[in-house]
Amino acid sequence: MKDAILAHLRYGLGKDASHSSVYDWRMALSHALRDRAVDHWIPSTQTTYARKAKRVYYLSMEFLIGRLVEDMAANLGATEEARAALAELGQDFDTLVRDEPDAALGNGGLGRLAACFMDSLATLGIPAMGYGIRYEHGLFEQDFVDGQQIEKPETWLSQKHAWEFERPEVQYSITFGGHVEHHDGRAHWHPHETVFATAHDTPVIGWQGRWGNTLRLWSAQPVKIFDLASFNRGDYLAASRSEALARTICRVLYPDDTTETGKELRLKQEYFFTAASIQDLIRRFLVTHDDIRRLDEAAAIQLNDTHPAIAGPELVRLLVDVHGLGMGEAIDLARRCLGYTNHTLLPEALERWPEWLFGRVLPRHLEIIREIEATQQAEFAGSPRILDHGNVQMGELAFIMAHKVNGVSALHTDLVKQTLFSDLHRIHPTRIINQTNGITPRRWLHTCNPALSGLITGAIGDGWVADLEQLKALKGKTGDAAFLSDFMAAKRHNKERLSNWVQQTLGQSIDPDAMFDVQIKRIHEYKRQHMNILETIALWNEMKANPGAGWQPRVKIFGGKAAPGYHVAKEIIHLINDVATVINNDPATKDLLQIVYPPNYNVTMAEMLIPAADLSEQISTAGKEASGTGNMKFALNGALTIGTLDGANVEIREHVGAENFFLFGLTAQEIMEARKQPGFARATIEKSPRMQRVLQQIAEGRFSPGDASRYHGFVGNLWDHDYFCVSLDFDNYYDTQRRADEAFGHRDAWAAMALTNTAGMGWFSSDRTIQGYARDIWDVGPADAKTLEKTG
Ligand code: 7GP
Repeated sequence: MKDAILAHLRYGLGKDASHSSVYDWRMALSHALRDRAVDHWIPSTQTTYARKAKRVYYLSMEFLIGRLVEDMAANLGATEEARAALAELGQDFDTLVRDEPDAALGNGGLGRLAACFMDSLATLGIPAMGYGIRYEHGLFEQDFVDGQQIEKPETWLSQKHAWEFERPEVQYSITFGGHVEHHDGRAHWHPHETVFATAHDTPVIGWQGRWGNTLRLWSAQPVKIFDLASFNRGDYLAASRSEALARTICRVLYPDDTTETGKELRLKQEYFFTAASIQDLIRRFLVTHDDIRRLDEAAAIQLNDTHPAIAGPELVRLLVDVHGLGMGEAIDLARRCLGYTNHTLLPEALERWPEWLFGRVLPRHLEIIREIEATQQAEFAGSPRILDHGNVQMGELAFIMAHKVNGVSALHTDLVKQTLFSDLHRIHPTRIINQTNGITPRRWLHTCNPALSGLITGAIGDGWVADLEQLKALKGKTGDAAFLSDFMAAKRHNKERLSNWVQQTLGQSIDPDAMFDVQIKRIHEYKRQHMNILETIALWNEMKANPGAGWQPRVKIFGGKAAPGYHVAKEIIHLINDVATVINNDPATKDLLQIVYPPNYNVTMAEMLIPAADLSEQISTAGKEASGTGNMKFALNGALTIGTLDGANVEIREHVGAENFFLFGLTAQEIMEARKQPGFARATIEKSPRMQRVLQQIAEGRFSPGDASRYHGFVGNLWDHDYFCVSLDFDNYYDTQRRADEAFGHRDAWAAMALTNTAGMGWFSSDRTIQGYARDIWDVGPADAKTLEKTG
């Protein structure tokens, strides 16, 4: 390892050790690790080709991978070796780890799930390729100025990406616009614009290096760097059109999570990476097979939400226009290849494109969608339409073109059947299935929480890392006082680590003995960060009114970004920061209650916050959070949840036991009923003196001195609309928080409950999720018998 690092420093970077920066050392380390990755990666690919094994193609607009050094070293079993080699070279492993940019090629849950899936596919030895976009700028960096969010461009590629291999020879042309002619019995698409898609491959190595897959991200290149003829004619714009399109198409990740905006560039991004991926997988199929009609035997294509839903029409287009299949058989074959995962019910996030815009960008695909529509209507008269009121509805398209459609938690899947796709579900009653989300235990326990992970391995061995259900063995330890004390010492260690970081980066002192109460996720009204901050104010009021009541000290920790155009979410951020300024500086309560909101929450920050949490806030309006995955990370790391019966909370509660979960709030059914009552919020708030007082304080400018009207709109909205039902759950939430305070006071009982959470979370490994997809949707398994043996 030492020699490999020095060789990369010298011959890869052209540096000698005495003149090398942290960046140089990190690159050298990464390349030394990458070499080892390649030694697992290439044999895996060879095996897949030799066996003509079926591959999974996971198409996703987002892969929120974060930093890779620690993960890669851990999966290769090389962490200690790397640490020691660097120490001999006078370098510190952890310093190099911290130097790596956090690759934020995603917004939130959907993108992080894709990254966890890649880790599990490799660990399980299932041949797979993740396909996405190599954005030049990932999710914006967030800063706070006077308590308000500002967005700054993210620049992860200003340094070289250490892990990727550029493949200039793997290039496809992607075309847009123009018109379609029909002659010689077939369609001829004469496009108006063309760009090249070029592959960039990052190896993804599973636990203990047992298998290697590929994350292939596409970047766009202009067809002609410069069209000299047009330039000489003075047609500057035509000369640079392909260049301009290539430059913009992979420039930025759209910063919207569950708030979608239909933009032409977004449609082009979606088609760009989908079309490149479909061409690529067909080319690969034809290396080992000669009958395209058997594509489904070698390729399972999964659509991560509707963003790549154009894959259906694109595959049909290639099968019909290039490979000469009939329309009907092409549609059937495409459907046998495709699966579609839905990640949200929020109507504003469902993609639909105006037909005129869609037809302008993808004229041949619009024709094919009409054919798909006609086929569907002929077979199922009255079926919901893809083309509706002048829109192309991507959800309906994805559903109709997939052989399986899945939701991401049991509750969400039921709601998909009952609401979003109820009519299609009636026509295709076996198509919708559930695959409850999961998280990779490698990153989200083994690597991010060495204190706890070391303790667990000491007690039950390290088999849990690839077989998380083994954590069940810890249930036997919930009565073992010595083990519980070690378990709490690990938590305490993580809380100190976080407290030091908060002190250093924010200059704020927090007490590691206080309860750390954490809500980290995108800021959204349905996730109800505003209910959390209102509860914080109510608690503060009580503390001031009854100073002698023996209050449980708390640190309320928030993290999360708002979509730049989402006004209310930005107001919530401003309010949290305004409330923090007042409460944190109140001498009467500052040792009892602190609010911490570090800017720029990302994967790396999550890796530090989650192991340090005592209480996990999962408080969305029931029926709105499709699953959640942060909820799983917290419980796995020994936090108790305060939460509603929403998304995967329901299943977490079943697995860890109702007595180890702080449940509150209305059910999804009750929310739907309550909302029908006009004026429900006002009537409810009038009955809650506690909530009334908090709203009054905000409206009077208690937290915005000199600007009393700052939150008038926000407060008015709660009284008069409150679509996300804060009013209905508020008092129950407050009371449940006090139950949590009380429970936290009994440290031994709390420790047993926390350990029971960790012990009960084995089912939420993304390995289990991927095994479900492999069995129920993809019909794939490990390509290699040896891997099969190891994974059981
Ligand atoms: C998210 C859901 O909001 C979250 O509940 C779920 O855990 C996650 O997907 C993974 O399934 N949805 C998105 O991030 C998203 O962007 C819009 O949905 C397409």
